[in-house]
Amino acid sequence: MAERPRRRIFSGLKPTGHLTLGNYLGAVRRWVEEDQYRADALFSVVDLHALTVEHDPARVRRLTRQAATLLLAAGLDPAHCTLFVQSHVDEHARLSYLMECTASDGEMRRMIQYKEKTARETDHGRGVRLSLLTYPALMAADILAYGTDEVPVGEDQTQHVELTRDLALRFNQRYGPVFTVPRATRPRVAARVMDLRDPTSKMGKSHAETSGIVYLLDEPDVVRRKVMRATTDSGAAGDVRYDRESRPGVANLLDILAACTGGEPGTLAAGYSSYGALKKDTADAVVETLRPLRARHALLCADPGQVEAVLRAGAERARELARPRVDAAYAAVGLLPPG
Ligand code: AQP
Repeated sequence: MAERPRRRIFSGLKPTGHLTLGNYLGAVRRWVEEDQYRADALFSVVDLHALTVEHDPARVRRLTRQAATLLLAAGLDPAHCTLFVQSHVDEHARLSYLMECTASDGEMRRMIQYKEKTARETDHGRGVRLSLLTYPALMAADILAYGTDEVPVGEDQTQHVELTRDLALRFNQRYGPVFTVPRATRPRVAARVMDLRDPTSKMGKSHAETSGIVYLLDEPDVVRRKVMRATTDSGAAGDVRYDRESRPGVANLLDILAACTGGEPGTLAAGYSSYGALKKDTADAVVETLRPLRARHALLCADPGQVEAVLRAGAERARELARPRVDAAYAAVGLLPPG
């Protein structure tokens, strides 16, 4: 394969719910503000991953379109990056099988998300799909198909990227140097935005209890209400300190405020003598951060053909990039190339 002049970046998000402030601060904002300009960047709505849990087909379709529209509204620019839907590029599923043949059952079962989601599915009386176990193999394929150097993700995905590194190294050792070994990058602050009502658990878009989750398309007054009702920690109401262990609720608000205003959570804490003032400023900062995105989203919704055209062109480029490497992987493991 020819040498590439620029570093390659790949990242994605799954259409399992409406995008949240966690998705934005943990991942999307960096894609928009930095990654698309400094590297050859590919971003994907990874819809196959949404099938690993019970889902409504029409909703997945709707959320896939909405996620792509929101990514463009957030500022992904097709002149600077490639945006596509995972299932439009067959190479992901093709390579996923080889990753399953590279990974062990034990390392898949060790994944924290597998354990958490298995518990969630079982609690809801639903069966656990085999794809929930093998999901990290597909994620590894998503990343490795493009010769990715960097994977900008929130903290919760670090373990999966580590596994991807292990699989790339193992594959290369067994069959020859086919894959680039990628590394995860994380944001300076807000790598793990917590649920506002339960600051010990991650703000996740597929969670059933929504009062502690800020969605990117929430109306400003809804955002304000959610932030003002955030759980703060017991202790003197005037004692605003940045301590993720003993004050997770306040620390979460400070992380969000810092991410939205560009400050440091610890330094910002010193400027507050009440939880109420901290909540008010955090709510204002979130509303202002999301305002332009919401406005652009409304414009794009009026022109769905534009989003479809971006996705079509994105899938075409992604296919061209992925195919040679996936073909090389197929050949390397001993599969006879078609004549
Ligand atoms: N709370 C978060 N804080 C920081 N980053 C986050 N990300 C997700 N939640 C947070 C990052 O956003 C990118 C896309 O996320 P995803 O679609 O893989 O996962 P999700 O939004 O967490 O969706 P689910 O369906 O609710 O998944 P689970 O149940 O697994 O949490 C990733 O870079 C992610 O790190």
